[in-house]
Amino acid sequence: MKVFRLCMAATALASLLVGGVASADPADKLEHIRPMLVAPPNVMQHEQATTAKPKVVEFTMTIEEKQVVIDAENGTTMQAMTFNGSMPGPTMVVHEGDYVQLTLINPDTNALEHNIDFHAATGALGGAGLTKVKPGEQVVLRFKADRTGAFIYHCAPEGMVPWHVVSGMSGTLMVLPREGLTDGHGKKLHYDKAYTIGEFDLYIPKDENGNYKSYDTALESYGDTVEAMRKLVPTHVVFNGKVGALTGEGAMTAKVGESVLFIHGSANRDTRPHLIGGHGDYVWETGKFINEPERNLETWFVRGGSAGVALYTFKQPGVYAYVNHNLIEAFELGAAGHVKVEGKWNDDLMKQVKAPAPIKK
Ligand SMILES: [Cu+2]
Repeated sequence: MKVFRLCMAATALASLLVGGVASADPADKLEHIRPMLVAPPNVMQHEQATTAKPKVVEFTMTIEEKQVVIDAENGTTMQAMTFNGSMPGPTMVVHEGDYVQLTLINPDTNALEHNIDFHAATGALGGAGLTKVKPGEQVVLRFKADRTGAFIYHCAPEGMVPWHVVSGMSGTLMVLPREGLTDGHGKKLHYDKAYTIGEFDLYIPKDENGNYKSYDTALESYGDTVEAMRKLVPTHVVFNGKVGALTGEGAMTAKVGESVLFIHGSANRDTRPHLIGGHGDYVWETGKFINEPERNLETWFVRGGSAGVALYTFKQPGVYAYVNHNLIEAFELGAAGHVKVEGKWNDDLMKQVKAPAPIKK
């Protein structure tokens, strides 16, 4: 009944909007482009500083409900809901003043209604009120990206918001200043590559013997999952959909001298990113580029419901761990990944003066 009411409201709101602004729309005169979204942890190709005029940037995302293995070691599964089949959904990048125009597709192979709430957008519950799609439907939303920063987007169907979010339906939109990133004192900051990390607190129900339960459909998992959610104790905390997603073959990579932008989204729960053996050279932990970045951070803090951004130039080779520095959440529950860095070791920054050896008597 609740669901039905919001649908009615959204339809009324949508027709009002179309009726009111049909021909006098400034966005209609702008150039439209259709960049390609890529799967996380990679980020779509984009310019940093740009001299281009504002554009309408068109994206398409398809919702996919599916069972995923969230811990390969013991085969634990979750009935996930995703944007484009990945956790997190792909990171979209635009510039301040651009319009984001999203086509959201909910194929009839899905069972549930979905929508999308962009934290970067203004009005109609972030767009959620205008994007409710049943299986077999699609919808197109446009909004002006008039604030810079990294912002969460997530599904938010009335009555079921937290379930859809903790089941995987979130991602990040990054709105870059047209002049690119700066240190807040006129110094331009450039990155050579960007990675996007979505942290997910998962609540997998257990049976009476303490084993994780598996379900055939998302709806079947609903009651038990909500019960687990209400305890506020996640059973797993993972980066990009599963334990170890960003390790081994999935590890992030860099070279000494390269500057990497780490975009860290967490739609539901606080986290505290840390790069073991490195730092945050410039960090917007609240993720909004109009604010001056903090420097030299050991650990930063990403509020549940936001995305933070850190820039780091690697100075030493080796395998780094990028973790949530509640180390129980990192190493017991899964919130850890790797960055493999190639290059030449710098003895001035660190040197093993004497290798481990028996204590001298
Ligand atoms: Cu949803």
